[in-house]
This record gives sequence, C-alpha cells and structure tokens, in this order.
Amino acid sequence: MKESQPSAIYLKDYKVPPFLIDKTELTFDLDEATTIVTSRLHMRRNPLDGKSNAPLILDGGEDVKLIGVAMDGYALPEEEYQLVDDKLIITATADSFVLTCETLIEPQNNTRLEGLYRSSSMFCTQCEAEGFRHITYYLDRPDVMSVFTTTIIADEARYPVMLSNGNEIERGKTEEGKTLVVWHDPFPKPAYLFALVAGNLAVKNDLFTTQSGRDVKLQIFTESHNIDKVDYAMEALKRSMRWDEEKYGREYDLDIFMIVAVDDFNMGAMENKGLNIFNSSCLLASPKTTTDDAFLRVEAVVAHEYFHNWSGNRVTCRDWFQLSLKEGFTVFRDQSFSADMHSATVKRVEDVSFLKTAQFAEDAGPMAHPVRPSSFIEISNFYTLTVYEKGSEIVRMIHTLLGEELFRKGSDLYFERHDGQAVTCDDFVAAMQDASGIDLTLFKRWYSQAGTPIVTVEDQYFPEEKRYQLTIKQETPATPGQPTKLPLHIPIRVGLLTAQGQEIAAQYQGEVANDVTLLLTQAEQTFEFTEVPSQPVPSLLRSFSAPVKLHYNYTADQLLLLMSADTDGFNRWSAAQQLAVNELTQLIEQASAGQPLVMDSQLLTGLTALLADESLDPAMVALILALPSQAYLSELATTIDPLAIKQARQFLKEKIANALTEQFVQTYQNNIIRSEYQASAQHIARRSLKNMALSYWSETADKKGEAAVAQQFASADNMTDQFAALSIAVHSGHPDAATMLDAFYQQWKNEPLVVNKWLMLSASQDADDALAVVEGLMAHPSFDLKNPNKVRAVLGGFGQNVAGFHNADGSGYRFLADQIIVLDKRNPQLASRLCTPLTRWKKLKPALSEKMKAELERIMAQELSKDVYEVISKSLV
Ligand code: 0A1
Ligand code: ZN
Repeated sequence: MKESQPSAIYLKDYKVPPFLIDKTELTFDLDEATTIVTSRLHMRRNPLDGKSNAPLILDGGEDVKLIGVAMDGYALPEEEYQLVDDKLIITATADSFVLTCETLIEPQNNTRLEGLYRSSSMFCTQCEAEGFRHITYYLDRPDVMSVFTTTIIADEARYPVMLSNGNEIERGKTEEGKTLVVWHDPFPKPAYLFALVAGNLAVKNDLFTTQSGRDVKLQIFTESHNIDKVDYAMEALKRSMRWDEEKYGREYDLDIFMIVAVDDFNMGAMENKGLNIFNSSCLLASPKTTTDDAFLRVEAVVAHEYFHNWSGNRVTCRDWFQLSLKEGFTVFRDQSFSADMHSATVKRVEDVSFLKTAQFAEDAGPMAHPVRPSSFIEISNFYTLTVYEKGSEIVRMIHTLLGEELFRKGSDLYFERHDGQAVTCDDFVAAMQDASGIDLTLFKRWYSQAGTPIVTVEDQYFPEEKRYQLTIKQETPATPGQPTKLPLHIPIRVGLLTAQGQEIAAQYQGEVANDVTLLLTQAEQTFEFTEVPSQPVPSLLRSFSAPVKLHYNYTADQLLLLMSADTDGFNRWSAAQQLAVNELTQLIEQASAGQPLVMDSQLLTGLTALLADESLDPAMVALILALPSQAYLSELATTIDPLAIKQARQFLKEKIANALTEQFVQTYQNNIIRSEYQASAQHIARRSLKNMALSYWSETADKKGEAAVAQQFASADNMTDQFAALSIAVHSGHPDAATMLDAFYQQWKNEPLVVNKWLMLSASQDADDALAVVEGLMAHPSFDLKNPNKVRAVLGGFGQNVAGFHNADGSGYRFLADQIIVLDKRNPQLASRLCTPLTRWKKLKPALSEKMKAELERIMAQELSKDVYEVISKSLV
C-alpha cells in the first residue's frame, strides 16, 4: 500500500479558474522516443476570480519533463517556479502574459494510452478527461476554453498524414528538411478536446452539403489495409449529420470533419473537435468480418461522437462532475437516432435490457453514484453506465414530461444560451424549464440521488362506479454516502387493457386516456381512472418511461395477455421477460437447493403463440426468445449462485427447445436470406431470429440441428451467420466445436478484430481446464497485452465463463486479480475497468464471496494507481 492514499475532490469545492488562456499555440516536434512540445499560452487573470495575487498552478504529469519555462520571453530561473506533485507553480505573474513552456515526452513508452502515444505505426492522442497534462503543463480543466493553433513537425516519408483540430492553414518545410503543418481551430475549446494524429494513413474522402448549403469535406483515415472497411461508417456519418439538422436544427460548423481509426484505445471513441479518434472496433465494418451487432454499434458510435460537436463541444462541461451534461444528452441523442434509422421498439428493448442488467447492478453496488457525482478520486472511473445510460434516461424523462415540441424548444434555448460556454446540468434543466414553462425543480433530484427507485403498484377496481385506482409507492434504497432518500419525480406511462386484450379508453383527470403519463412525485400516491367498464389489466411503465424497478403482482395469465396483446411493443417484451424471470427464479431456487428442476407451462404457452404469429417483427420475436441473461438474473438475485443460474437457464432452454423443435426448425428455414448481405433493419431482424431458432434447435436431440450448425458455419457469406454458428457450436457442446474454432482462427488470423472475437469466445467456453485455456490464450501469438481490445476480449470472455471464473477453489478470481495487478502498472484505466466483476463480491454466495474478497484485499495491499485504488477501496468498505 502507498504511504499516503489518494484523496477525493468534491463538487462543493468548485471554484472558477484564477487564470484564463485566450490562445494556445503548440508545436510538436514528433519523434517516437522523445517528442518536444513547445507551448505558447496567452494568459490573463480571470476577472471572475477577483483575486489579484493567486499563483499560477499548471497541471502536468510524472511522464512530462520540463525543459524550460519563460514568461513574456524571459526565461524563468529555477528559483522562480516550483514543481510539486506534477504541478508547475509560478508565484509572480503579471495580469496578462505569454507563458512559453518546453516539455519532453516519450510517446513510445506511453502505455497508459493517455496524452500522446503510439498505436501501431502512428502517433495519436487521447486527452479526455485529463490526458492533456501528459503532453504539456496546462490549465487542464474543461472550463478553460482556448483557441488552439497547432504546428506539427515530422518526417514526411514516415508520417505523410499530420492532423490536428480545425483547418489546415499552412504546410512547409523546416530547415532540417522535415515537414511542418499548421492547424487552426477557431472555436474555443477545453484541452480535453485537443487531438493530434500522424501516420502513414489511407483516406476515404466524401462531401456533405449542410442545410444552409455549405460543403463540408469528410475524411476517414485508417491504416491502408483497413480502408476498404470504412464505407459504412462514412454513410452513417452523413446520416447523422442530416439527422442532427432535421431533429435538432444543428449544423456542422467547420469546413472539414475527420475521423481516424486506431487499434490501441482505452474506450470506444473520442469526440475531439473536427478530428474524432476511434477505436478501430467502433469504426471498421464489412459484411465478411463484422457482425450485425457491430454494424449497429459502428453507426451508433459514429453518431454519438458527431452529435458531441454540439452537445459537448460547442456547449461543454464546467467541471467533470457535470460529465452527464454532455454524455447523458448525447447518448439520448444517439439512441433516438438509431431508433429512427431502424426499429424504435427493438432499440428500446436493447437499451433497457442493457440498463437493467448493467447499470442497475452498478447502482446497487459499492461504486453507486449519482448521475452528477458529488466527489471522485479519479475521474476516469466515472465514465460509467450511470453517467451515460442513466443520464440518458433522465433526458428521456424530460422529453416525456415536455413532449417533442417543447423539448425541442428547450434544446434550442440551451444551445443558443450557452454556445461557447462550459456549463452545468442545472443549466441544461433550466433551459428545458424556461422554454417549456414546466416546473422541473423536484425533477432535478434525479441528478443528485443515486440508486434505482423501487416502484410498487397496487390496484383496485370498483365495478359499480366503474372506477379504477392505482396506488403507487416509491422507495430508493440506500447507497454509499446516501443513507436516506427523497421521493423523485417519476413519469409512469400507463395503458389499460380488457381481459380480452382490448385497449380501454378510460378517463383520467377528465380526458380520454388510453395511454397516460402519471406523475409520481410523492412517496405514495393514488391515481384514479373513471369510466372503466371492466376490471382492467394495467400495462405499466410503457416504453420504460422511467429507470425504476417496477413491482406489480401480475398473474401468469395477465402476463400472457400483455405479451400477446399490448399495443406497447416494449411492454409485450417486458411481460415475456417477466414470465421467463418468474420461471427461472423458481428453477434457480431448485438448482441451488440441489432439488430436481421442474418447469411450469405458461411460458411455453406464450412462446408457442409467439412463434405462430407471423405478423410480428422477427427481431422482436428473437428478443423475446432470448432468455434473461446470466448477468440480469445475477442482478435480480439477492444472493448470487452462479452455477445454479447457469443450470436453470440451460434446463429451461432445453425444455423449450424440445417442446417446440418443429417450430424452431420452421422458423430457421423461413428466415434464411438468399440475397446478398445487407446491414438493413429487415435483414438484421431475420438473421437474429434465424440464429436464435438455430440455437434452440441445437439444444435438441435432433442430429439435424447439429448438422445445420456445421453447415451454416462452413457456408456463411457473412460474419453474423458464421460467428453465430460458431458460438452455438461452442456453447452447445457440438462435437466439432474445437475443429470449428481452429478453422475460424486459421481463416481470420490476419483480421485482428475477428481474432478478438475468437479470443473472447475461446475464453468463455466451458472446459474442465478453463483457466489453462485462458492462460494459453494469453500466451497465444495473436494476444498482445498492450492492446486493450485483446485484453478485454480474453478477460471479458473469461468473466462470462461461469464455471471457470466462479471455480469453487477461487482460482478464477485469483487469476483476474493477478492480471489487474500487472496491468495497473501499464494502463491504470484499463486495469480499473477490469475490476468490475470483483466489485460484486458481497452478493455472491458465502463460499465464493469470501474467496473474491480475499483477492480484493490482495490487490489492495499493492502499490496502486488512483484508478484501481478508488474502485477496490470503495468495494471493500
Ligand atoms: N467522450 C467519449 C468517451 C471517452 C472518455 C474517456 C476517454 O479516455 C479516457 C476516451 C473516450 C465518448 O463519450 O465517446
Ligand atoms: Zn460521449
């Protein structure tokens, strides 16, 4: 353990910056081993600070060597500045001055992948959240916005492409014969949006004409062997640009928009102004190498980063506690975009399913935090599902409360009022409130209160008066640092159905209501509908109108009715899920107690009807057929027994498969697509249903199922079908699974993104020696500890390996802990994210829980980065 532990910083301590930087001029003399960065910062005291003698304190990093510092051309001698804890402190300054700083950095030794680093043969940067300080000393905080001019000097033969933010304004030669390129970005921005790329890259060019008739040059850069995989991203970019104009009235503002794909990247992608940098896994796509899911992800991430140009860049965050200001809003925007491009219901089911599995688990664990956290030790740990996904749900609720038109008025006002500023979540809500006239005072608690509210509904029908009452209670469980909670403002969309499944046009507050939004603002409230002709079946929380856990005592018959007849597509899925969860909960209890497993028949009734209904969207049918995941069932459990969950799921799957074999074979055959691959909603839907049917078929005793898997694997002309067949083979114990895995690797060993899929699947396979398999993968020639995608593939795959990871002897936990300890020295952000499965130790059954806790304690005893220290120490509280 370190002698002094890292300390937290608090939102309540926010102060305006004592200095501002109007202009930032940077020169990079690029070299792999030692790059020299010269900065000229045009600084002045911040009039809002009011102090005339505050020292200038610039942020730096332990990997930045200061060569020299000068003020207005006067080279400061060592006694006139101090270097303390990575900060450069200059006590005496004028009110305005130019500070020149020369630093030396070592890109090829930068394994943290923050600041300037090497990925393959190129240079690239990652500056969010606090990476810029690993390049040079700076006021590295988002409320310091500056106009950047960047000069890049490099050997043109090796780095013909040299990029930074904004427009290229000059190109020439230095005296030594190197090439010099100057970029200027006219929009003031915080340092976290700075970017630089240099390499020998191929480019795809295109053009977009904005709604006001300006031509924008679009460029996507990759290493030359990947340039054939960017067409889909380019089309997605143009669709995003058009959508933002049409939906939000937001036009792109520079003359050029560039995207670069890099292989080594800690996250998905980054919205640097005019120069987005992407993890290649979120940009490259081709039918032969990319699954449907990955195509959709590319489209969503391209859109997300593009949308940040307004929600994030033109209007940015005042401080990092406000991260959800840009992330929650931008996720809401990208989700809406994808919903418009494909099926809105399918998209909603996927997003909610993810939220309920992963964000709810985070909100119930030791790292639970409000969407606007009130403190943190390391900001990189707060790029969380809570800030992103729950943050998006908050914006979605504002949309529900205001309606489409007023929401648009609110966003227009927000962008107009705050263009060029660094603002807060409160400013966002204020714009929505001011534009709509709707009071959001109480609603703001969603930003400050952590935890998932539990909403319990009870109903009563009064036949004589044709009245129907819903009594709704809310309660939010305690979370770390927040023992007591206040009631939230929760919109609950409700419809009523007759016992035959017809919508009831009841009256609510004097108006006809076949779909109303009830506004819950107190701990308990009763809502009354009138003119309700018969006892209704309530369809509650339609479209998942709020991120809550809803409890209503549905009977199996009511769930079957909603599943087949609700007009809200989302709730049809939700009812089916509930039915399956009820079934699985019983089975898990039986498995955990070592009893024989016995299944009820209601779910089968529902699924039989589902498979017979040809009017349904195949994608929805596939989603309903997908049993609740191991992770979701773990989230729901009070005490997790991983093997019992696995056993129950497997049992149920086989039962369904055997009961409905004929239907699955038919469904499989009906959904084979004979025309050329398209990543269209319709084709994706059919493939997903076909592959779901195949996965059931392969669980039956019917040998033809096995043959169909092998056949599809061998003959598929696209990665979705090929990989689906391979995964089914691996997870169903297909006799040829091992041969197929080998063949797959041989076929794709030159495509790193496909190899990552192979690594992940191989690591997740059930094997007696699962740990040895994973160790073998880490020693495989295709593995590379420097590449976060590969590390995540193997360790993420192993995390899904229920028997291997949760081995009763604790070896799975020990292995993960060992990897975290090693990786923390190289790449703290990556190491910290790998800790997530260990943070759930308290919920595991006692024998496993103890073993996992012991590993957390072992990690805690090491010298740790701030990143890992924060997660592990909070988990052990
Ligand atoms: N702002 C990016 C996500 C991102 C955050 C941090 C990073 O490095 C630590 C990189 C990217 C987004 O929302 O896409
Ligand atoms: Zn984002």
